[in-house]
Amino acid sequence: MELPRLYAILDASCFPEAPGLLAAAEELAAAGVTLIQYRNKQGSARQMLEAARELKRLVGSRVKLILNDRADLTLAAGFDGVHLGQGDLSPQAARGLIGPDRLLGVSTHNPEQIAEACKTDADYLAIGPVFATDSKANPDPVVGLDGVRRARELTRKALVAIGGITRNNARSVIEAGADSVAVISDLIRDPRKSAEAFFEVLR
Ligand code: TZP
Ligand code: MG
Repeated sequence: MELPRLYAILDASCFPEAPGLLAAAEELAAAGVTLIQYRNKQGSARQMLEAARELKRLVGSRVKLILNDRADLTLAAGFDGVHLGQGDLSPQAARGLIGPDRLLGVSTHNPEQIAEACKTDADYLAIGPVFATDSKANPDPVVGLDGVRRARELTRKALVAIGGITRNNARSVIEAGADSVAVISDLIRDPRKSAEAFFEVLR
């Protein structure tokens, strides 16, 4: 499975008004972003599904859409995949819900979790936080570029690096072995120009 170098995450908490999130999605798509995760840690299931459906209508033909946390809403919104944390459904249970064709991603934060996730049929593993981040509540300890290198040695699955990744350090993260960088905050201000800046350094 091949991932694009840039994996954009639109976090609802960064967009107080829902139209702002949709506008950002449109800008990212216009820049050529082909993989976007919708993340909403505060909203109700109803709000999440509504926003997910709007995203699907707006950019679903151009962008693969991944939903954070919720396999059930992934199906309801017609998204292309789900991203699971360690406290969400097991990969096996989520796979049972979403079927064989949708993407399944799993967050890992240390070698033990990587080894566990390797045994599942997850399509990709995420490793992080690579650097310090303000975008996640109670983040696990920073793993650094060494954590990315170690993850690369431990899995042949597609590897996404996440946490504190900016246009200034993204290249080093790819060089450490990640296939893709997942980014929240460094895409918020002027998403189109920001995504283009990432593409520039990730070429
Ligand atoms: N998981 C590990 S770090 C993180 C998540 C969701 C937040 C990444 O956001 P940012 O702003 O790119 O550091
Ligand atoms: Mg989760």
